[in-house]
Amino acid sequence: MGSLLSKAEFATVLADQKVNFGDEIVLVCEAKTEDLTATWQKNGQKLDCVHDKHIVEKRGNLFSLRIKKADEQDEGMYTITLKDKQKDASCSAQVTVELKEWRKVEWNQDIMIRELRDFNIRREEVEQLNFLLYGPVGAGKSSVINTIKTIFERRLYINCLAAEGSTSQTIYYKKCEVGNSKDGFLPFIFNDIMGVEEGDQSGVHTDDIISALKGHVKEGYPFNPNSPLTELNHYYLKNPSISDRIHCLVCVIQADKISMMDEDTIQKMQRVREEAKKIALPHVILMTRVDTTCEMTKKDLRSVYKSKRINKKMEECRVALGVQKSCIFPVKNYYEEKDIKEDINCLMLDALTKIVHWADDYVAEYSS
Ligand SMILES: Nc1nc2c(ncn2[C@@H]2O[C@H](COP(=O)(O)OP(=O)(O)OP(=O)(O)O)[C@@H](O)[C@H]2O)c(=O)[nH]1
Ligand SMILES: [Mg+2]
Repeated sequence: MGSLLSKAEFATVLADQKVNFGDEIVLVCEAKTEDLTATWQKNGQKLDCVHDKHIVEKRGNLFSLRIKKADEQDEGMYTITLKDKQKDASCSAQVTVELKEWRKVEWNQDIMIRELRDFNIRREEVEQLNFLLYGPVGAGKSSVINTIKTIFERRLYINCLAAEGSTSQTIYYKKCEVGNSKDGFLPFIFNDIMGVEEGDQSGVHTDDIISALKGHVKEGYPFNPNSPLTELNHYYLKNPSISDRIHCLVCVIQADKISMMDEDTIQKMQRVREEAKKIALPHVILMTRVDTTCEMTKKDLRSVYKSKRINKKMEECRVALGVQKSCIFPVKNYYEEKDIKEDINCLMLDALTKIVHWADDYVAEYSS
């Protein structure tokens, strides 16, 4: 309900409005008497009426403002002030405009799960597609793996890798398979690494990420922030085959912290992106924590591609890392849930289905 500043003159006050993009906004209130004049304000300023867009009317006791073809500019707090000779009375209402859904998601997991379970890599000698997850400390890299394992193994994996903290909890190069020996393994592997941090003395060394992309890093390698892996180290694989290489680079970023990322971390990540570009490696972004970024999405994950806030965060990601928007996927990880939720699964599966195809394209086209 809109807020009522003075009851005296109103029979009914303005009500808050939530409309879809392109719809008409209608704000109506009723006064107790007819002999009144009205002025409208938006966000505390006199409303700038635009011809064919704003229609202000008074019919007897009824006062209305109609705004055609709602868009983001029309959002705000609208106030009507009624005046008679003695005194004024005002009431206000908040108008919210929801964007059109700009990307469609299949909110039914079965088809996507089946398609991924049955996925055949085009190049026969490659048995599994390799994904490298990298990003700032605590971005949700390990949680992404847990979420994917949860989807395919049908039991919650929430706390086995993820942890709270300001320094990276993942300190070894870890390859994670998805599936189990009973139901079979899926044809992809997720490689989990230490988080990227500001400064030269902490977080994964950028050269190590680049070595991992090219397949030079063996499982179990303990990351050393001070010095990168060299050919002399027994964790260094000298002549990696196409099966050892990474087939898609997956950057994981917290949606609610993009604008707070320090310049050093961004530069390190941009350097990794440049290396990926040189070898034409697909590069995508998984934008985590959409639930802590947008209230509407928190209430209903299916609103994620209608949310202006999420759209803005995707735009910030695009600008910070130069990844095109069609390769940026907002996701929510399992972190406190007690049950499996199909909406969480579907959002992740939608992203996974696309990146699996892109990784397969890379493998099919790759020639050493
Ligand atoms: N609300 C919310 N919390 C999340 C989400 N994803 C991860 N988290 C939480 O964020 C914290 C860090 O997640 P991790 O998966 O450990 O992050 P990481 O990138 O692997 O971190 P390091 O390995 O330490 O660099 C954990 O407490 C998670 O539960 C999400 O989508 N929503
Ligand atoms: Mg981790």
